[in-house]
Amino acid sequence: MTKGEARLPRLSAATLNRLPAWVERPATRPAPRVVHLGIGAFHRAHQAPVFEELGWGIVGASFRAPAVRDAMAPQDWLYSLVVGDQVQVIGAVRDVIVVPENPQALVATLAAPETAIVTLTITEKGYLPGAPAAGFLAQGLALRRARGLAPFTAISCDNLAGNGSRLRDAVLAASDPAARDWIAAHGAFPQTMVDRIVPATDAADIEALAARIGLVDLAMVKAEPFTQWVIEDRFAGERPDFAAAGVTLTADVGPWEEAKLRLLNGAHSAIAYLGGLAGVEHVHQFVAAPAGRRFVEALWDETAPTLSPPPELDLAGYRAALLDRFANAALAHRTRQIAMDGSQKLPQRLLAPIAERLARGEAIEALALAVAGWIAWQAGRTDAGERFIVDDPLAERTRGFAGSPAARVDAALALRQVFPPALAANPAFRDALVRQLTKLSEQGAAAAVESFSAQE
Ligand code: CS2
Repeated sequence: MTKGEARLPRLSAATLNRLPAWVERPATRPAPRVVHLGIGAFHRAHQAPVFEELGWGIVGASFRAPAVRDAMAPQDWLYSLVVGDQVQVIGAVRDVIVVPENPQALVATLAAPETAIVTLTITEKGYLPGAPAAGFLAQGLALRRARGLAPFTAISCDNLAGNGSRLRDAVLAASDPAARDWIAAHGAFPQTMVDRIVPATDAADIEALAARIGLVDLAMVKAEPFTQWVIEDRFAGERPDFAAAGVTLTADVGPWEEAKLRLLNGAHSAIAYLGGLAGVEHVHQFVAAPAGRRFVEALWDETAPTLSPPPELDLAGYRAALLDRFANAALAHRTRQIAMDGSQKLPQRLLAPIAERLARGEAIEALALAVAGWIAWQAGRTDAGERFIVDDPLAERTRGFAGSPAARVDAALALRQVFPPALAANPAFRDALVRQLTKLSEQGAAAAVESFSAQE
């Protein structure tokens, strides 16, 4: 906290009435009907405002650090959502459980009769075998069965292809045999597509908000105006009137999810590694450069033909809108934030469209440059020689990438958790990666990105 903030009171139930009139605040504090696993900034900026609008309260849970609970508890779980000039205080969160401190509280809440929906933002690595969330859902569901309660609907809100089936498989694998058949028959794990750019909050954001609202909010989140949530219409029990809050319910989320993962998230990861190597701190700076924009367009020219977009989705309009969203300088979305956990993000964002193009004998140079950027990133050094920590569950392995571009590509392709065997064995893929990684090593990321402008 800075000196200026120290003189201001904290946001809390007692100080709500001191907010300036233009700040939107909660009408009531809704009773919990939702449990959310992984209560980070994304949940607070994306699903929580929907539940706020629908009057469904939330009990959040953190699997690791107590930071979110510690920031929210003194504020009576209130926090601000900052979108451009607008500030909305959200009251839907009613409690946060720090799971390592009190695992039984999570099980009890999951099994409570009033819990109807469980949402999850546990990141891609939260679905790896041994990660805790699935085990808790399995325990909670088993208890519900024993008590004669309906299952809750578990909604994965992570950026994974087929996130609902991934979650279902993980929960069934973690279930004891007695509950497994019941969960398989009666449980619901709808697939979803979630979309809102939510950069991490920093101290300057907290200070700027305090200066505007006269209260210190250590749990604030900031987000872009755009928000979208598409949920497969498959529920186990009660649900709020999602459509009334602008959520799309549909029979098939797959085409939405694929377009979003490959276009938005694919470009994000490409910008994270290539921009990061070139010393570009923020996404908006990457697309402010004409060469950066042209590279993103080249990447999308390769990706777009691999999509089967839903009829409502106009790809040209979607691409133009995405570029505008990336260009939002007020967000200050850091490339390093997106670079995190690349080993878990590459497959659904970049490798899936690459495999489809290769199967049709099509070129993959822009996509390959993005993947080569990820390989180069593993050295933990920008083109200017600045060192950074590679934040990735496979960092122990990827640290070992060394030697010539060909040697580094071969070491990467040996990672079975990232590259499926058929793709790893594809000579055209290997050649393109070696070509692009050589370009990155010899000329640096800025020049490699520029080379896509020269080609046209
Ligand atoms: C980003 C996403 O950090 C990342 O990996 O690509 O968090 C992205 O901002 C969201 O998926 C947008 O909906």
